[in-house]
Amino acid sequence: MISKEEFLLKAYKLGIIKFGNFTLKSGIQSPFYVDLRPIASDPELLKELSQQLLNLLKKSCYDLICGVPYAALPMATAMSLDSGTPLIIKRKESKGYGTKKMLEGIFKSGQTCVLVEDVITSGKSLIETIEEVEKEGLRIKDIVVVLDREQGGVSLLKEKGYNVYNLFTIEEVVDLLYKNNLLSQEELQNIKNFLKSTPIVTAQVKSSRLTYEEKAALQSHPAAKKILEIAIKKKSNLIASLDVSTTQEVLQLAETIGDTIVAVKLHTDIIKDFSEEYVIKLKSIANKKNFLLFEDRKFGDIGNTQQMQFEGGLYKISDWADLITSHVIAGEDSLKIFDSKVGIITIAEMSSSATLTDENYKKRAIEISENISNVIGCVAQSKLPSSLLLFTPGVNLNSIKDKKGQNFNTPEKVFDKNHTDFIIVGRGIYKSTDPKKEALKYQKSGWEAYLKNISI
Ligand code: 5IU
Repeated sequence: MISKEEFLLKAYKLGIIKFGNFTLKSGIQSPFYVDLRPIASDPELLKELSQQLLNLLKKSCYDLICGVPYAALPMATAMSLDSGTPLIIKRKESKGYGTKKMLEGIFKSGQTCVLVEDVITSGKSLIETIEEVEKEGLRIKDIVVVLDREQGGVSLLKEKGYNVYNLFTIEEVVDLLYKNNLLSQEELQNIKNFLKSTPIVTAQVKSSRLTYEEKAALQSHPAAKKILEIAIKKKSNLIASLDVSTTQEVLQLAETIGDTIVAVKLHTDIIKDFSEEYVIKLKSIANKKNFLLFEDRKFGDIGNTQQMQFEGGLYKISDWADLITSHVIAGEDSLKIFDSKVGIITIAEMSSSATLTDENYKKRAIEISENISNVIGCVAQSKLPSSLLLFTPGVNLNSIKDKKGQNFNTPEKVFDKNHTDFIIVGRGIYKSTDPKKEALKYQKSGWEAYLKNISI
């Protein structure tokens, strides 16, 4: 391994640092500009960098290496090859088709992952990557960085409890270049003055949840896009679960509360007088009031049976439902029978006491969901990867449980704790003496909880 100084001089020749007058992304005028990407085009030097970085980590224990996209990806790959440590890849954005995973590669929840970054300034992109990686159940202790621009990022990450190892600080780089006659006294002074006078940028650490607009951009399924668009337009994340037994009650409630909701959730099999005429009327209210029809059938059989239940029988769910729920208990293939137009919401976790949907079940349910292109999200009671929409039932402002195993939370709690996307309210609305007033109350409190959630 060559010395750090030798490494820097070789890298300098590739043009990784330029001096002059540059406008940075933040709008700040900077007397230097750093871009470490050219190193990847010099295999010998990339190998050298990988050894330097691995050397910084010699006391650390880790199972995986992950580079922050894009500049650090070749560095992380070289480190993986050098050390024999498996590499995982963090996507910058979800593919929007096929699997919607944000992390690619083979890993298990509970493993420890080292993050590799080229340049750290405010630490913002690292914090975003950390969140995505931790969401998948991986642990991050150590972060290795080639260059610290000394703009506050390292201390921010240290405050958050991470070890940050950097190969160079910018001050060290300019001192070494000066020593080697690659910078004049004046240039050196100029840069040092700049470093002293530039305020430390505190990373505007974005809320770890995405906004509905950001989620809409990530989603490719029309039903997912539609429900998010309705949410934005109506300022509502409320789904009313109309668990009533006559078509007249459903239609009346849909008409009364239609303006406040993004979808009506139905259990069509509890309705006594189902008819095609009812479907026509309900669809027309849904069109007029701009909400989706969500049949909570919770399919849970082998694919062949599910298909008959979805397309046939009295209810012909496939003819009218925009969204349906399905268990994943029968495995991935059982979900492939649904028409690609319907948005599937899988059951990853239930709200009832002593449910069997434990952590492991949820994890498997999420894996399956991410592999099916028309699964748009899950019903769950805890956070999901941001590629899936989270639908949370068991929401009530006045009760904490019922006598049949249901557990309730407030809208505020499910946004705060779980970063939910949609609240599902049943009895809180349809059992009330004034459903319209109650629906408005849930719409308002759900929306306020969302706004609070995105502003943290
Ligand atoms: N529902 C739950 N919990 C779950 C799942 C579905 O409550 O885990 I999966 C359904 C049941 C009911 C609605 O149709 O959501 C909630 O109604 P109440 O708000 O009346 O409990």
